[in-house]
Amino acid sequence: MAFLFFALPLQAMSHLLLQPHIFFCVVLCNIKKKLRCLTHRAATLTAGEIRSALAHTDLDKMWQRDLTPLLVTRYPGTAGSLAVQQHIKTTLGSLEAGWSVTEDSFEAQTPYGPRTFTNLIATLDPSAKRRLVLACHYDSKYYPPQWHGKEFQGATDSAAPCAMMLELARALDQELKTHKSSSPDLTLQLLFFDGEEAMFQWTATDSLYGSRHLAQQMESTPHPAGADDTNLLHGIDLFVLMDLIGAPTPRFGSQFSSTSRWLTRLQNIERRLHSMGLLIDHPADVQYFWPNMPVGFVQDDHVPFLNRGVRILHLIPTPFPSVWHTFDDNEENLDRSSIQNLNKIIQLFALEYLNARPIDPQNPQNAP
Ligand code: 1BN
Ligand code: ZN
Repeated sequence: MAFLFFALPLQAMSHLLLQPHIFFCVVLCNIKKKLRCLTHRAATLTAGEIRSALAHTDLDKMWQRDLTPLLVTRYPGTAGSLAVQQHIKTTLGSLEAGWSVTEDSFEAQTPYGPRTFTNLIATLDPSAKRRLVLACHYDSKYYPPQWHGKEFQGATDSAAPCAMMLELARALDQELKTHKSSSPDLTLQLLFFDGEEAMFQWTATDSLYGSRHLAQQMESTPHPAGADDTNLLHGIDLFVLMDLIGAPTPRFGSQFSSTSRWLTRLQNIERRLHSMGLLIDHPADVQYFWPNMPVGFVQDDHVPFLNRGVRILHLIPTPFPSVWHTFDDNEENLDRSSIQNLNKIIQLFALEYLNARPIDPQNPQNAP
């Protein structure tokens, strides 16, 4: 209800209030839409299925194949940015699952004049009605030359989250291929945003260049194809944004009550993997996910989607890593254990959300 009142201009609202049948129909439709998403049931994999699903995740491979090529300066429109785009496209293009990768390229005004920005959108099955979206930003924050040529790597911000998304696609390639072949209603989409960072100083127009553009594009693209009242944003079941990941012992609190149940599920996955002995440097008193810890609103790439009614899970730690926006946000200061553990937790979350069961070698009759 509150959403309805905020979403409509005042004039349209009073018009609706004067026509009770329209008013109740709109409210009912809204409730129906909410029910569909609120009742999404994720699978819970057995211990055997979990071992099988996580058998291919490999931190060394991720570091070498996915992360190292991302640890370059990658300001929008530069050679570094182009190399990173190429790396993301080649990596996803080489996988068996068959990702459809498209570019959203556009020019925007910045405090330094016009610049070209490019978002990358990878969709497992573009014909599926609904999507679980995983998102990160691949641009690095711009530091002008007066910083004596120092290079800002942005290892947690957000090279590591992007590498984790590529590792997820690689490690779960067979599971995602099998899932796609069953033509499900629900698929996986990976979004790599350009221009998250302010070029000069964070304002409404100097920040979130890529996500503002893509949210607008998705809103004006009918989905499913040919639909006249639904668009690509309606197809997003849940939008999971990962940022500032890679420092030791992160804590993720709840920013949005509408998605705290998914944070609870991540907490539950963390507990299950802990009790199976699958997490490293993770004693009993360490806990990454805190669904009952409310945290304040943080500006980030989810905002243009949130403002259009998309359900958001913002995986950004509280507090931010101590190296945030310093030249120490580099490879040396990344914490391998938390990255490896979060890889496993997020990979299992994605499989369970998609209801994509791997083949359990102990129990092959459970094959999908
Ligand atoms: C996150 C990582 N952000 C920038 N790099 C967004 C942000 C901007 C968060 C300003 C807090 C303040
Ligand atoms: Zn940043």
